[in-house]
Amino acid sequence: MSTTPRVVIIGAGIVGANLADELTVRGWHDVTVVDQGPLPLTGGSSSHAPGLVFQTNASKTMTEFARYTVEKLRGLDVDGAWCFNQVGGLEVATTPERLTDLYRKRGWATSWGVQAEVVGPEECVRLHPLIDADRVLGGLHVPTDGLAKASRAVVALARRAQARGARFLGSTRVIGVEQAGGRVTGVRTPEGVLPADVVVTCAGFWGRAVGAMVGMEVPLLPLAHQFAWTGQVPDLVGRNDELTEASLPILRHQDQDLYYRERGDTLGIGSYAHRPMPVDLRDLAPDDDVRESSMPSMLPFTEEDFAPVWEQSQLLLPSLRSTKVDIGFNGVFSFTPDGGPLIGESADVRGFWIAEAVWVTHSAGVGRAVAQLLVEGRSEIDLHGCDVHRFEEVQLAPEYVSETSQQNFVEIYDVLHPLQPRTSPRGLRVSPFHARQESLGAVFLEAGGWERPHWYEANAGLVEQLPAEWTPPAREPWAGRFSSPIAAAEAWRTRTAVALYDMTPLKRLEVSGPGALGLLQRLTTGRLDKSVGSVTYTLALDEAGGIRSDLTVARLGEHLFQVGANGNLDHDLLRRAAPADGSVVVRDTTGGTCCIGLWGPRARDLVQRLTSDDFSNEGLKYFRAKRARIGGVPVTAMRLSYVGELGWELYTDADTGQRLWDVLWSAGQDLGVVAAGRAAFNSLRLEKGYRAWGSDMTTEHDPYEAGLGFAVRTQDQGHVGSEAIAGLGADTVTRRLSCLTVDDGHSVVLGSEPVFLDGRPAGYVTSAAFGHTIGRPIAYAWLPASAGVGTAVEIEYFGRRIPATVSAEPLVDPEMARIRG
Ligand code: FAD
Ligand code: THG
Repeated sequence: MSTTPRVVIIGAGIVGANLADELTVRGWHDVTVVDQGPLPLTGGSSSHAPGLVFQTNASKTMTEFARYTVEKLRGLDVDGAWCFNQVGGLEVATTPERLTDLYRKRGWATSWGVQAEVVGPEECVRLHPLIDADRVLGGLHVPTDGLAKASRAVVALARRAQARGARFLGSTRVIGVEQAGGRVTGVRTPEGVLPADVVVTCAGFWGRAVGAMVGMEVPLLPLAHQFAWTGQVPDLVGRNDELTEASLPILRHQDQDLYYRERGDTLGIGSYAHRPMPVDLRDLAPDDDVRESSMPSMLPFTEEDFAPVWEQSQLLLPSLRSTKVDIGFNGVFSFTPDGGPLIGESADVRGFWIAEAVWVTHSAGVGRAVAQLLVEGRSEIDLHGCDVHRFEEVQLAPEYVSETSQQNFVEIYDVLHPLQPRTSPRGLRVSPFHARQESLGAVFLEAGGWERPHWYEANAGLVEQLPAEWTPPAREPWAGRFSSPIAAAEAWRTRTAVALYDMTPLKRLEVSGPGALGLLQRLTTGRLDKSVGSVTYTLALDEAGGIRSDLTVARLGEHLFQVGANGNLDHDLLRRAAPADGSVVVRDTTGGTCCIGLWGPRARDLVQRLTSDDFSNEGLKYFRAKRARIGGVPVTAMRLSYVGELGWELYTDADTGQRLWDVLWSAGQDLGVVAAGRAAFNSLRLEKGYRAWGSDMTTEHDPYEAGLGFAVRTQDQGHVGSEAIAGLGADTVTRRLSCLTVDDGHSVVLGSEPVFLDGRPAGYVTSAAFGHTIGRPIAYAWLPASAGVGTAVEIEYFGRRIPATVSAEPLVDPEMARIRG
């Protein structure tokens, strides 16, 4: 009898094979991998993937997945034939913007532990002699990048997994998923049911169809992408033997949306330079007759799309003039709304998991992460950007998935500013203040489908009134995109008068019922059994003590709590953990309600004009909440402030929101009220030292490292993660989220830059902004705990080293005089 769960993996591509390997090596031997296609070449994307592995990515998680793929595949072979050929990776720049961006990218590589170098044109040509030196301005060279032979790695991984007990069944299509009592019990095939305790779908671009078998919406879009092999390139003849196959670095020419790899004496060319081509699964070649030249994941080559690509390729690589395109196809793989993979368990059917929209590049890393989730309950690498539940309801609509995924195809190699918003679809979610914001000239950026004012052009006139010490230095043209000196004026008014912030997009969950207190106590670190009206800042940890989220929990009734959350993952966490007996109801109330953050030293003067309720310090203390009326509008007022000023978050229903805005707006005119946006908000919160979950800390960090030990209750250890953090404290940490100020007073970094200590990379920036109150740029960064206050460090920014100093935090109002007054 089996002692480990029976696992069925749907899909024997590079993801399914990696997962089978990672599960069996962890002792889960009862693993069956089924594929509709024949084995080992199933006809999925992995069957023809050219396998370029460029590790460097803006995301730490994705880079670490790729690093692991390289490390793992390097150690695999099939009868002596390689699975990974470490030829190195080269991304060339043919425009000054790209060259600049390669320095930013080198910074990411350094931050995430990948060695990389920006090299000049001669070195590019030395590394890849086919390149025309006159065409390139430089390149990013990553010596550990290379070629993964996905189809061969699948064989090696399958052999290893089979040796540990796994079974691989080809030509077996899954046509249904069996379930009972909200749990998966098996998968149905034409030959019968395969029983399972856990099903993991690694069906690649078929993911949507398999998810639908359990009613799970899988937000991915299959798109075709052109790939062609040239005939013999005379300059490549004799370079490689059959076994080595390639020796030139894999090459990206991103200014033309192209990439190249060598194979023998030919070159493979991949192109994103064409229109997005969404694929209807019904149009695919049959999966029961798979050949090298005909697979469901290969569509006919559209030559007309390739013509300009061929021209551009000959410009960069003149040797191609003496050959021609031999064979091409339009290959199919998955795109998602934000470009990230999709990992997680169905919210409705326990034991049904997916791991999709994963490149070969990240496949081993994802396989390991999913195996860790299943066997150990958590992944050592932060997965919040990969979790299938990260999307909001509106983002799951097929229309949204289709449009945004196609946009990601178009932009895949573009130089993107970290704040650059999508241009469409927009206006999906607006707060009740939207009309007022528009008439104040709000400049909106988008997040989670929400339109969020970044600053208001109506405040432009205030910039002239700024006192000298508040006048911000000019930003660099590219890095300073999506910023404005108006944010300084809005920050100034917040610190000296009063401002309205639209906090509507802040996720709100109502947790109610007799089991609500118990659930929240078990899931979070804070003491919550306090009086009605209490508000608690608290942390949700995972079993290993990593921070899953930071939340505010307001007790609005004996059995009624409002949770201020960071996103949909918090909803998912609470919903999953809620007892099955119905004693807790978790509702997302974000859309039907709204919130104004009313903050600044004049906030109380403003509110008192509009209410007979007691908003004095005694009447509503710091971190207390109560029901009240403001200008006749019923509100829940919560005394806290992410910007670190006196004031309240004022919640009301969506229908009364605009009225609330209007009464505050008119009553505040002579007090200097302004509407203020996210740009000012982010600057003020960094000055106050408030962490943003997801960028400043994740499940990879414990509360003490993140400087949040104060949010852990000391008595009563009964919350998730309490055992793991028992004995830890501020003194035991080896690394710390640290506050840096930039010495030159004007260089504002963007985030994710490496930080150097004694000339060596020692950490990375998590969040950054200009601190308008202190008149200096701020950067939060992970650094060794030995780097105490006063330590001099350097931030590498576009290849320059910027001196900065570890500073005591918070930078503004450490005595809490402003906020508690
Ligand atoms: P697949 O390999 O598609 O495996 C999914 C499997 O699920 C298939 O075998 C399918 O038959 C099976 N399946 C589906 N539905 C069912 C069902 N109902 N029952 C049973 N079985 C089912 N990535 C890189 O990292 N680097 C590159 O250079 C690169 N280049 C690419 C070039 C092209 C032209 C294309 C198309 C893709 C490229 N990719 C590249 C992407 C990469 O190929 C894929 O992301 C990756 O192979 C996906 O692996 P997978 O295991 O998830 O999917
Ligand atoms: N408002 C509400 N909920 C939220 C946020 C918010 N939930 C998600 C996110 N933002 C949580 N982040 C913070 C961070 C800091 C604080 C509140 C929410 C905060 N900290 C005080 C401090 O560190 O001094 C709390 C101290 C204490 O525990 O007394 O205020 O913006 N509703």
